[in-house]
Amino acid sequence: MANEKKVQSVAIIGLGYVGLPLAMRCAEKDYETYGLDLDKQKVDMIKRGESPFKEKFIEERKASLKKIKASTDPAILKHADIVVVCVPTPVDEKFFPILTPLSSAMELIVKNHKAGQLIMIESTINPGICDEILMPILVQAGLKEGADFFLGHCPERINPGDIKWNVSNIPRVLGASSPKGLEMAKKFYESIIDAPIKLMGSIKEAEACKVVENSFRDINIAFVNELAKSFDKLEIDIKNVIDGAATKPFAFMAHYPGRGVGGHCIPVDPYYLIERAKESGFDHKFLRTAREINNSMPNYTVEAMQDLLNEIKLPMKDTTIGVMGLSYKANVDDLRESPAIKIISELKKKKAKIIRYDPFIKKMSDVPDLKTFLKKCTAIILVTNHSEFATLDPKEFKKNNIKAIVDGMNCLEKEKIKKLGIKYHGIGRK
Ligand code: SAJ
Repeated sequence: MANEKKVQSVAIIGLGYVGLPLAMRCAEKDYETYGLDLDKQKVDMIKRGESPFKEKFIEERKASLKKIKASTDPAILKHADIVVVCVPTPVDEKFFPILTPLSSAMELIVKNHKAGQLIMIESTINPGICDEILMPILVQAGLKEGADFFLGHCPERINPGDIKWNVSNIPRVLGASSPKGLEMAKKFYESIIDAPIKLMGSIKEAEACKVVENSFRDINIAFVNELAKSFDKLEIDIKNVIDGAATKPFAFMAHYPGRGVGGHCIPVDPYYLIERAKESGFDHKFLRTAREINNSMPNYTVEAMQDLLNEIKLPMKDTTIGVMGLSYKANVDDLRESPAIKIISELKKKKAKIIRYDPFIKKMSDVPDLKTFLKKCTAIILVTNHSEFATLDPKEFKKNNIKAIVDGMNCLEKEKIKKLGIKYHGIGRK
């Protein structure tokens, strides 16, 4: 069985921002590495040694891309001693977790099974998914845990755009369905990660870690977003106050308000806990409230623009408003759950003329560059604090006769902008 000989082959299902760096790392560590993805275009790019998306870790290690046996054919799973599942786990419009990609991946594993396989789930899931949904798929197919397969969970912790932390150096937590499975998983992760691997008491504990980590972040962002609304009324600059509070060297962790919370993790993961706990009869009132606060921020941002236009007696209707940035966070090309989407839809409802520009998402931009963008706008909502925007000389706004700016990420030079006679409204910062 796999655990009785040196494990040599690994298959990664899902070659996205989590799976691809992991596959590269396995290849770097001389595993025979297979990569399975539905997207033929992505697979062909990887085969050509090209990265399907911008990420520093990948750019720096392009050589290992070609070492991956990338394919769209699930039969490659038959060769793997270890299978790692890195497929998306989004939520639907009612914020219920969508587990289809995950259960489909498990069906592929069943159909292309190799005896003794270690099956690791890295996708973010709520406590109980492995035991209650994934394990039964394997067992009902006649596979025996501890003999035909071992099941484990090692939640991914990839932080897109992070130049310091990556798959090779982020500590991990690990849970498995049996001691032998835990031992196999520990050996695997210790062979590819130069950081501590903490063994949890169960798969459920490992599942709970990730949703707790990201719910922690969501509630802290909600805390400062609520403060921002309050401080707008109190005329207190929240950015200065948080920077002040952050001088306390312990028991404080700075988070900053903004136009809303986007991405594939933070606005999604808390719902995993909320929905699962509800099934067991517990209502996470606090987590739900935090989600409501964060979900209210895109509208709050558009209302701030409405207030500024009212001050200069400009109607929203037919005024050209620039949406500066589309991505959910700085210096990445990712639109998932981006607040920009809701902000644009609100501006459309108010019949504003909209000009979009994001240097990282040119295909969705209405203009080719920032210079043209500034020329065409009367007012601007900054949505993403891309470095190119945050370092822009405020005089550029004046030169282009911009009348009003809502700084959705509090990243612009407020005082200079106001001194230039331009109306300015941050989030909790006027
Ligand atoms: N945001 C705020 N205020 C903040 C921090 C973030 O409004 O103080 C917004 C961002 O603009 C973005 C959203 O929240 O729209 C999420 O930002 P994020 O920095 O948390 O970025 P993510 O979604 O890439 O989160 C990842 C997560 N990593 C994993 O789930 C593996 C998260 O756990 C990390 O804490 C986070 O990176 C990180 O630390 O940067």
